[in-house]
Amino acid sequence: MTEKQALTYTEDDIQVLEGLIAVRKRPGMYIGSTGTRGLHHLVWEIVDNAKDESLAGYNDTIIVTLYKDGSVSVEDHGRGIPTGMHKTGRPVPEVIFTTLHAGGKFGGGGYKKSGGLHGVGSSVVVALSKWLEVEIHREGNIYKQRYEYVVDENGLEHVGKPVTGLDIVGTTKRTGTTVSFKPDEAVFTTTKFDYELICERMRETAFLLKGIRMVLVDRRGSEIKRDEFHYPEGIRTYVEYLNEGKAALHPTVYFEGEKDNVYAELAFQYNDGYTETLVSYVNSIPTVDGGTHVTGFRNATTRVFNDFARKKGLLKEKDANLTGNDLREGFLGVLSLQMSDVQFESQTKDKLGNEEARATVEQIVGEKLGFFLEENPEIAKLLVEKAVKSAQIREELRKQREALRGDKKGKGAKKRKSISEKYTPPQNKDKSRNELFLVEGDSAGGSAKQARSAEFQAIFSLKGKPLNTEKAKLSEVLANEEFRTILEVLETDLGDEMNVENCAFDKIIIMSDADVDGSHIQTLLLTFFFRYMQELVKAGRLYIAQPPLYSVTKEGKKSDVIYCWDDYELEAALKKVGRGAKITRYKGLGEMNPEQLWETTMDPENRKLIQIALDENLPASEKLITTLMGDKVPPRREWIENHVTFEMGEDE
Ligand code: 1YM
Repeated sequence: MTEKQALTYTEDDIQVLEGLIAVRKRPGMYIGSTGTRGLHHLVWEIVDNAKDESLAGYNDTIIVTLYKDGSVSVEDHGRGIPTGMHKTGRPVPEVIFTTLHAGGKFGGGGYKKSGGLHGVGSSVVVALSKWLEVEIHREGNIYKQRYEYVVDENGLEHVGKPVTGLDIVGTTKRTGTTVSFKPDEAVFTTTKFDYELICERMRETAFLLKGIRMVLVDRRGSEIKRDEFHYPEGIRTYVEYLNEGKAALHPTVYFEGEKDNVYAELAFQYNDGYTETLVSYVNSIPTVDGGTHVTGFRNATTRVFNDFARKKGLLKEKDANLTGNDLREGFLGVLSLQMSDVQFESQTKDKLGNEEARATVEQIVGEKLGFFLEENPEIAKLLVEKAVKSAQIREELRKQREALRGDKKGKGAKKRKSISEKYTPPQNKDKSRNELFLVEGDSAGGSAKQARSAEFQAIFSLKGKPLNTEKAKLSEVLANEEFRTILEVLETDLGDEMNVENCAFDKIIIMSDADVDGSHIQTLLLTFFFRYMQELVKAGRLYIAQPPLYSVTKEGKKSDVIYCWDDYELEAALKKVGRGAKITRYKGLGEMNPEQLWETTMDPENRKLIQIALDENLPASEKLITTLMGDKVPPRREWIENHVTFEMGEDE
């Protein structure tokens, strides 16, 4: 390619532009949202192409750079996108970047999507950007082409218009592709890239594509910020990273194998905790809801451990088999598959459906785990004994739970008068409307009881700090009066038998003071819900109430109150009221009378609730809870800010 392309329109071009205009008209259909998530999807989309080049075995480096002007670049050191002519008479890169879904039609069919918003092409990035430039180092030349969003003198929109040909701009000794673009402010509600978010995602990629060097550079500030991730040991190091801060029971175990065109690798390490964490991926796409590969893993571990335990006499003939749950307590592992023709089961593409994945994982894990246990008898014995103990505790719990159920039906030994004196139920039994307030302290609880709408709002006053469930055993949690009550009134059951549909409340609202103790209580409760009732958090049922921080009144006119939730609102209120304004600062819920509490914090018409959503990056949240509630001093604020999504707004 030495000649410049003529920039005249053909029929093909018009179709092309119509495709991209469609993307601009309905961005949500292509990238999910036009908020932060959608914005970052643009980056993942381009990074995915660079990752594919790594999976194909040609690329060892991906560099993402954030610039002051709001643009971002992604550089790889692969072969470089082919620069020849496409049969349409246009250069291949131009076709890739300006035709909707052009990705797979070139390059001999080996090209498959590996992640991101699966199936969205580079052209979507062009369509939603002010401009995009591709630079290709290939066969000694540096090629460059630029596409822009332009509104011409007739007011006509041109989306992804090639404003140059694929020009040769220099010579080079290396190969690779760099794509730079600036997301369009007219499309996105925010165009500010989140360094931490990109950083964590790049770290994850570095773990999964072992040996790749992932570099993130931030040139937006006065100083250049830079992070580099390179893990030659791949998911083995990932497991150690996730297990940091927990007491590991043995060195990391690693298996890999390939069968029927499915490559699977597993790394795991037990810790002295009580929860199971299995992070699974297919082609580096997180499979948050598991699927066939996870089933294969579970079948194999249960079978192999039981066979081993019986063979070694650790389980007697009369003993029941160890269950998967017993065996996986304290398990932390990463399972990663590479395969083609991936089929997802669920709409959200979070659950793998391929049958051959189950068979492969089951066989590989079955074989290798069997060997491992034989060759490491001390570790094997330790893990089996741990599982036997878990089984005993589980049996204990089952009995407790049965007793609890008996209580409720009045069949128990002593029928309890009410669930707890601290609990005030709602009058109606409307699961789709009822709300449970978890309130800090008896005095605030008392106010809330008076303030509430008795019809649909329930109050549970917590005495002091709840138990730190991160450090407690399940049996201790169940023996804890407060959590026992919460479990009982929610009616969802927990663990394997948990069913969110049965939840007696539509919303569970944590209401605590706006001070250090209050946020500690919030964190302790969030930890409980994250650990024991994650389904509830996933379902978006958990909220934090936001009491106002100030009220502003005018001297002599006490009835006109303006409530303020932050300093900006305070400033505005002071301006509005003018001379004679009086500020009241609320240090706690207790300082408000019931009417004020209802009006500002409990009334669905006026209150502000924060909805707690699980981070997309579950391992990161998991790790942070450990860091947070484990033995170290809690960096609580940071966690809350970075790892749960607060969706602020008036509800309903
Ligand atoms: C920063 C983004 O897109 N890298 C990239 C893309 C391709 C290739 C190499 C590539 C693929 C093939 C052959 C092939 C793409 N090529 C195509 C197409 N980085 C980035 N690096 N040679 C080079 O798949 O056979 C689409 S993407 F279609 F032109 F082959």
